[in-house]
Amino acid sequence: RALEFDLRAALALGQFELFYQPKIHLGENCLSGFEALIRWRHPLRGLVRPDDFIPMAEDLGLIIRIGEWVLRAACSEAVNWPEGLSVAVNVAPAQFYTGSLVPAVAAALAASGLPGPRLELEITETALLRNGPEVLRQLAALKALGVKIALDDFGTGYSSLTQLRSFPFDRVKIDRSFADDGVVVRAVAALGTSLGMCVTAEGVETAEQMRRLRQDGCTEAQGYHLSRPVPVPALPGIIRRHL
Ligand code: G
Ligand code: G
Ligand code: MN
Ligand code: NA
Repeated sequence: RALEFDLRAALALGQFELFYQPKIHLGENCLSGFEALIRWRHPLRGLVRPDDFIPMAEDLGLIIRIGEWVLRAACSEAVNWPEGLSVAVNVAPAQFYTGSLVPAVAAALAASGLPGPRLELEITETALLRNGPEVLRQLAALKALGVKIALDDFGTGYSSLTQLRSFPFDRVKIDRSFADDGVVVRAVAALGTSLGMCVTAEGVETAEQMRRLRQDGCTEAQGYHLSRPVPVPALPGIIRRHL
C-alpha cells in the first residue's frame, strides 16, 4: 500500500510523535532546552524519520496541519519543564506561505499556557528566500508574541549573509557540515555574536569538537555527543542530570 495513503490518515490515527534533542549552553555547561523532531510511528514500517515523509507531506499539503500538531504537542510538553528550558520547533516554508503559522503559534501558546519566550521557531534560509517581505512581516508578528526565532542550517542555503542581515534573529544554528571547520565556525560565531545573536553549533559528535566549538565562540552545542534525539519518557533523566 502506498505510503502516501497512510500519511493522509496518520494525523487522525495519532501516529506522530515528537522526539527531543537536548541543547547545552557552552558557557555555563548546562541544559538550555530541547529541539523537537517529529517521528512517524508507522504500524508496519516502524519509526519513520522526517526526511522520509516531510517532503511528501509538503507535496500533499498535509504539512500545515502536521505543523499545527507539532506546535501544540511541543508547547504542551515544554510547559512541564523547569522554567529556564525552552523548546525549539522546526517550521516548514509552506507554513509561512499559507499564512497559517502566526495563528497556529498563538493557538499553541494559548492552549498550553507556555510563555512565548520559551518557544523558539527554527526556520531555514529556503523559507526566507521566497516571498521575502511577507515572511519578514510574519516574523515580526511572531516576535510580537514573544517567541524566539532561529535561522536553521546556516551556511547551506543561498545568500546566507543577506539572510542573516535581513532580520534580527535570536539565534543562528551553524549547519552540522561545518562542525569540523574552525575557520567557518569562528567567522559565524563572531558575526552572529556581534549582531546580538546566540550561536548554536549542530552535529557535535565528539568531546574534542565540543571543546573547540566552545573555544571558537559558540554559545550553544547540540549533537550526538550530548545525546541523540530521545522520546518523552527519557526527558526527566536528562533534565535531572543537567540542571
Ligand atoms: O530528526 P532528523 O535529524 O531525522 O530530522 C531530519 C530533518 O527533518 C531536519 O531537517 C529537521 O529540521 C526536519 N524536521 C524534524 N522535525 C520536523 C518538524 O516537526 N517539522 C518540519 N517541518 N521539519 C522537521
Ligand atoms: O535540519 P535540522 O538541523 O533541524 O536537523 C536536525 C537533524 O540532525 C535531526 O535529524 C537530528 O537527528 C540530526 N542530528 C542531530 N545531532 C546530530 C549529530 O551529532 N550528527 C548527525 N549526523 N546528525 C545529527
Ligand atoms: Mn532544526
Ligand atoms: Na539545523
